Amino acid sequence: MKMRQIPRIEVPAGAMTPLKPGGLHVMLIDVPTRLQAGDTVDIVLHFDDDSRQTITAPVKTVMGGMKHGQAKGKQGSGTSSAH
Ligand SMILES: [Cu+2]
Repeated sequence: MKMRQIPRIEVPAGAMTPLKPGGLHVMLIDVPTRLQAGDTVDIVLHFDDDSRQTITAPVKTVMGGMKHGQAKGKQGSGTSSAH
């Protein structure tokens, strides 16, 4: 499963674009501090109309989850990506 960085995620007017593991998702890269389960991370979403929305995401332990940054496949280098 390869991921590639994309510059933006389209959200059609009046519709939704679901984000989920294995599909479109927001990926944190080069996080300056070590995150631990129970922490929260503020993520600022930037929209085309220059508005912004901050969401607070909980840090969770994912059992057998996505293998980001493993040797095989390409590693993403941005904040949003698609499979
Ligand atoms: Cu990812």
